[in-house]
Amino acid sequence: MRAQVGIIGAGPAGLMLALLLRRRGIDAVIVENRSRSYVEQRVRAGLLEQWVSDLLVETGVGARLTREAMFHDGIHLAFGGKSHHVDFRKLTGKGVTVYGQQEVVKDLIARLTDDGVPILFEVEDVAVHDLDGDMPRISFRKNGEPGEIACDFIGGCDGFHGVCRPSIPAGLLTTYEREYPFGWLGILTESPPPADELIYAYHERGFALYSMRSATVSRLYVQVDHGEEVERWSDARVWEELHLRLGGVRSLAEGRVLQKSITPMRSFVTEPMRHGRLFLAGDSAHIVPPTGAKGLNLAVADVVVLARAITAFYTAGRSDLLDAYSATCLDRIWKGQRFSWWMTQMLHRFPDGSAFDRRRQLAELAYVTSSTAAATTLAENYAGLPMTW
Ligand code: RFL
Ligand code: PHB
Repeated sequence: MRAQVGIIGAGPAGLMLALLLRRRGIDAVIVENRSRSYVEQRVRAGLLEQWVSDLLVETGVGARLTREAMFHDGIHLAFGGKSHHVDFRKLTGKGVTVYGQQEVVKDLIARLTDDGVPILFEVEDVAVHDLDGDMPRISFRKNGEPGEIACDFIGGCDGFHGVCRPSIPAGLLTTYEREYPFGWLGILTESPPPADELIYAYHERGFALYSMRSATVSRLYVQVDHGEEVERWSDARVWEELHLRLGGVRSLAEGRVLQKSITPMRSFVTEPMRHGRLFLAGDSAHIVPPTGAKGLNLAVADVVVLARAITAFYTAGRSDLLDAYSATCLDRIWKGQRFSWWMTQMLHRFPDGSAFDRRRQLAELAYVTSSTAAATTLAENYAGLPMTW
């Protein structure tokens, strides 16, 4: 097969990259090692910065989002038995959109399929070749048969555990990493959320987050120990912690648990995000802890930059935007890293944290919820920093 751009990974980054290129008349092929139903069911992020939901609408994949998403003006921060509202709309003029990542993925796959963009699901043994030349290749096996895509560029959109980043000689990359001594246990439940907007709760037993997917489906998380096994958390135990950590600020309705999983927490950045004709985008190049709700939004920001750079190459023969790709993305990524780390350190219980640390966290929360300047800092980062490029 021949394509202008070969994309590895049908997550939000790979799918959105294909759509943006398609709209500029550039053809792409996506290879994905999972099945279509697996990627459409994978429960992950839920929070879109306003410019991301605007972009989905502008690019013609926002019809269902406009009908079904929930549009929020802010979040609640709960601590010390009280709930405090941070009003993003009032502070920054922006809101956020609650719409499951798997819904974004479904909408993108439906559109790309309608437009005839090939997405090869359930491919095996994906590998990249000739990254230093003008015509890199992607090889794979599908239904046991070997296949190959020759292209001008490769979009490495295959997530944190993909093959693209490890294909770059390790000596050429610098990685920055922090592991946190805890994870999040998340459940999806058939129960109404406890409030109209998300509640981020600081509690002496650990952090909890009360998010949602609709008026009748909640997405709830509790901080658990690093390396914790999901089998040790019965539904009853999860509900007990969720009730306790809400600290009496709202009542919490229980419902059938539809999904339960544990996510480790990590901050990770690799630089540069390019090697020859291979461009890393999204989780393949960087990971944030989910406390700031930034991962999916940063992935979309990367591919907006990449699609623009590839378009400039084909339409104007320019390679300066491709050369600037990594630095352009990293500017936003590091701000997202900083914010995600800041939210994480403010809201979680650290196993080695002292009484001093806990008093400091409470002082920080009190400051953020009482000072307009501090609340604005949170609001402008959470709702999404301006797209300056
Ligand atoms: P993805 O979504 O991991 O997609 C990568 C795709 O590549 C495929 N793949 C391969 N394909 C072919 N060959 C190979 N060798 C391959 N290896 C992998 C995979 O199957 C997959 O389909 O990465 P992408 O596109 O960069 O998107 C990133 C986001 O998924 C991620 O950043 C977010 O989910 C992070 N995140 C959140 N982000 C937000 O912006 N807001 C949130 O509220 C939010 N909450 C979350 C989150 C992530 C979470 N977990 C489970 C990690 C909450 C959680 C619990
Ligand atoms: C979610 O709804 O899954 C969600 C929301 C906000 C976060 C993380 C996850 O910070």
